Amino acid sequence: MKETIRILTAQDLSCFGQCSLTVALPVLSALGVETAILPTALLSTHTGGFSGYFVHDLKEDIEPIRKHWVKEGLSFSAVYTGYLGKAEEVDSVLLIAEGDLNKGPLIVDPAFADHGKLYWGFDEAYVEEMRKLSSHADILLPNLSEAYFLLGKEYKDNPSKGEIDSLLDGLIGLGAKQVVLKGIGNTPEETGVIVYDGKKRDTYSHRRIRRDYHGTGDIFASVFVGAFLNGRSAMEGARLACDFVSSAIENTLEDETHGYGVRFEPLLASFAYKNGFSK
Ligand code: PXL
Repeated sequence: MKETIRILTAQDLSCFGQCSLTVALPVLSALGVETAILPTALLSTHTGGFSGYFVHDLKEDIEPIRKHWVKEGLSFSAVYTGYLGKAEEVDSVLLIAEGDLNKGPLIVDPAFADHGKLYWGFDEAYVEEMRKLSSHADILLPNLSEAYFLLGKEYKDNPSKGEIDSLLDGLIGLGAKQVVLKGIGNTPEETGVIVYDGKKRDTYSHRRIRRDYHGTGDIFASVFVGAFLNGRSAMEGARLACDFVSSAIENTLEDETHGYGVRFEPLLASFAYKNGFSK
């Protein structure tokens, strides 16, 4: 019998918009990973491309949930964090990730910026707390913007190889044990990821699709976490995550009305089967 892989993911619940928990749950389930959730905020939609969102912070609920889980003797094979919502949530999430509830790695997707800009509602205090969370990460999954913010450096769209090396070393210097840096393009036609553990640096490049959609970082992180927890290497997880996100974007391009997220759902079952995650 294959051992149960049961993880906890802490991120917001955006009711509409294909991001955070509403993509993490289907992706992780399809990859055979039982997933408990810690919703950190409730939003009517995500904060990209909509306006006037309803936002309800769930910070006060985290501690009673943690206490009950401890009383029940529950445990997880990993904790995976994404968009949290409030700087004040980081300590509560760390208490779970670093305590007896978590028997495995802490995987952190900073999920707070893109294209050199913070997402709506975030400020330097949030970045500072994400820096703290990132310093505890066994695996950190920043995009280029988040890497710059975490290191307090000015954002550059197309950094040189030397600048990328210094970002990677900077993130390891923060305390992350391994970094998967996303959105690194060598040419206008190519993009990719670098996996770095302070010694070994691996790159995976693929065709760049010139269209941005929300939630693709969350899908990347969820595929990565699912693959990694199934025993795949970080590089293999990153490659699978890139390929799945690319095909989900391609599957969305034909529908001009679908701008808020990507249509990953029809591709998920065959992706999981072809790559040996489901029977
Ligand atoms: O996909 C990242 C994300 C998650 N959750 C919320 C967001 C965003 C990005 O904008 O607004 C609520």
